[in-house]
Amino acid sequence: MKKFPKNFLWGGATAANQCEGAWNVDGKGLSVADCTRYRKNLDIADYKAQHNISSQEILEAMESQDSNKYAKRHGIDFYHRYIEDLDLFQEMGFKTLRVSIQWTRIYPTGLEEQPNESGLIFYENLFKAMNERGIEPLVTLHHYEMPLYLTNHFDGWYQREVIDLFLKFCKTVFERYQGMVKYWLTFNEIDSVFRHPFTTIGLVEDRYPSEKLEEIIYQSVHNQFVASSLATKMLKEYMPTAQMGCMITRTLTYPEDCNPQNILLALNDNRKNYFYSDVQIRGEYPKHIKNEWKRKGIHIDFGDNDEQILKDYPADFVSFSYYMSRVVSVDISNKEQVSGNISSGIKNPYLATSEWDWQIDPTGLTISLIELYDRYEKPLFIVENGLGCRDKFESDGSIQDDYRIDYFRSHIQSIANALEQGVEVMGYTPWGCIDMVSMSTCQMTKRYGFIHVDLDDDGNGSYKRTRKKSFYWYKKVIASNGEDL
Ligand code: BGP
Repeated sequence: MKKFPKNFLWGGATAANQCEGAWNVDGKGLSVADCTRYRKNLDIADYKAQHNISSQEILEAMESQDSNKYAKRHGIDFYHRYIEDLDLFQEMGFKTLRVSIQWTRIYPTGLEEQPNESGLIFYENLFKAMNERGIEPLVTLHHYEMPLYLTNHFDGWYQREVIDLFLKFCKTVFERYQGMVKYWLTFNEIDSVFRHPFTTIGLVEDRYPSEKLEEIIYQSVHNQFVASSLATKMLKEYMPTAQMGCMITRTLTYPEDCNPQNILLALNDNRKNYFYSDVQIRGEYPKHIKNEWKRKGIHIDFGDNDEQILKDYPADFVSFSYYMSRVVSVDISNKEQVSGNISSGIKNPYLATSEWDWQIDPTGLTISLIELYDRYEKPLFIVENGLGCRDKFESDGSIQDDYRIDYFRSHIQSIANALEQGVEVMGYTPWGCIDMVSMSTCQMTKRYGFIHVDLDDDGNGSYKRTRKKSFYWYKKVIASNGEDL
């Protein structure tokens, strides 16, 4: 087996809104993520139908929700327990930890002139504690944590003014954390705006006709692309040796069979998935997207220098989440469907499926790595991967999560297979390395961690941390630099 490079960044991944908790302390403003159950359009549509109320009233309802009901708002109290958690990550041998900065801790509504010092201090202490433990921070600037105020009053990323507000936030954090953070990511899963527009643009349905939604989404993504390039430019001014990555959801799509129509369907799907990294790495829009706009009568406003900005400041590396693959077919009648929230499709008879309908496909990770590397020849970073499951305690107080170990073993083997082909991989940060609130379900039931956290879906529990069997296994993997699987 090909050896992992000596400086390979083994670690884990988190997002502030799913782990910090403390959503309303020390001057933090409300973010879209704090609005839990209403974040998915489906929930919003259901809620509106049930209550016959406007988006504005929904927003008020969000803000007045009883915080005790939602584990989501609590996270796992990483805000107050990060030292204990970092000690556990250090014990596992982490070289890196992916965290995110909540914009609303620094600028509560996004509009303030001066940053919130308490928020800045929190991340400063966090990064210091990471550095002291030899854990390199990998920091996402925007992980579904947009200030709610900006979605309500500016339609989130749809309005161009938000670019400058975001850059003000970037300037503050780059200035403050100079020399502390080398690896950065701009937007988590930038493609997610098509899956859950709320986290990027808020509730725009009441303000614009539904036929405009696709144009609004493309415009929002464009504004994010420009913001991402300008943030990359700014990063280099403050920290010339720091690196900025783009971050996409890798949704690998297979055709059901060799029916050319199915192959075409899969090709179009994969091409759509590559669109985001194509812009962020190649620095220009692929022609097929512009053709699509023309066909559909979609008009996107470009600023005078936007094309040049995209060209001049591409991302340094490609990071991505990888959980599953999907299968498509032009004929889906009488075929078993799977409906995992990131991607749905028909059941792949060769793959096992998680309890949440995510089709487990380690070979798909090798395929993704090879394809992404062939396409861009830039270093790749797998910044999310993992298996969400229900864990249970044995009578001796242990958690024997062999299913998780099997999942990681096969995926790490898949990375090694890609390395063998010369693919450059910077690191691997399994998602939710400590149990945290699930993004899609807003619950604690779906757990990913090497470390168990005693907390239920309603936010009840002692928050006690317990090492699972996989904790010891991953520690051994890191210590052997991926050789002892
Ligand atoms: C990704 C998100 C993460 C994370 C992960 C697992 O899409 O970037 O925030 O939550 O998916 O998803 P879930 O928590 O829904 O199982």
